[in-house]
Amino acid sequence: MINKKLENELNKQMNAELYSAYLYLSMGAYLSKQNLNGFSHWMQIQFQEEQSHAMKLFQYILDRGGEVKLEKIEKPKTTWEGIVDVFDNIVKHESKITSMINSLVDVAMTEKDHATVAMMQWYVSEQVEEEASVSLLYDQLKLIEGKGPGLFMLDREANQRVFTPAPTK
Ligand code: OFO
Repeated sequence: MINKKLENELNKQMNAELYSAYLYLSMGAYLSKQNLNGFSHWMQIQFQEEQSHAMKLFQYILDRGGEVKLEKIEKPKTTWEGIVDVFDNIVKHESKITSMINSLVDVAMTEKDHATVAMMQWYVSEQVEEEASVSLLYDQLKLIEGKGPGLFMLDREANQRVFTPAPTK
C-alpha cells in the first residue's frame, strides 16, 4: 500500500504527463497549419508517448492499492512564433518535467518507498533521452534558422518517427 503523500505526488506527475500530451497535440495542430506535416507527425507521436507515460503511473498507483485522482488538465498554448519557438518551448518544458521527476524521486527516497524509487528510474532515464533528442533538434533548427531546404529535410526526417510506448511494468 502506498502512503498518501506519494499517492498525491504520483497523481500530480500523472496530470503533468497528460498536460504534456495535450501540449504536444496542440503543437502538432499548429505545425500542420504551417505545412510542416513531418513535425506535426512527430508531435502526434510524442502525444501518444506522453499518454503512455501517464498510463504507466495510472497502473502503478492502482497496483500499489492507491487511488487514481484525475484532475483538470491545464489548457495548452495554441500558437507559437514558428518551429524554432516551438522547440524552445519544448526544451524548457522537458527541463521542468525532469525537475518534477527528480523531486518525486526525492520524496520516495525520504519516505523509504523503494518500489517507487525503482519504478521512477524508468522516467529518470527517459528524461535523459528526451532532453537529448529535443535539444539536438532545437540546435539543428537554430542552425538552419528554421527555414529553407534544411527545414524541408528535417521535416522529412521527423516524419519517420515511430511510437515507442512506455513499458507497463
Ligand atoms: Fe516528455 O516526458 Fe513524459 O515523462
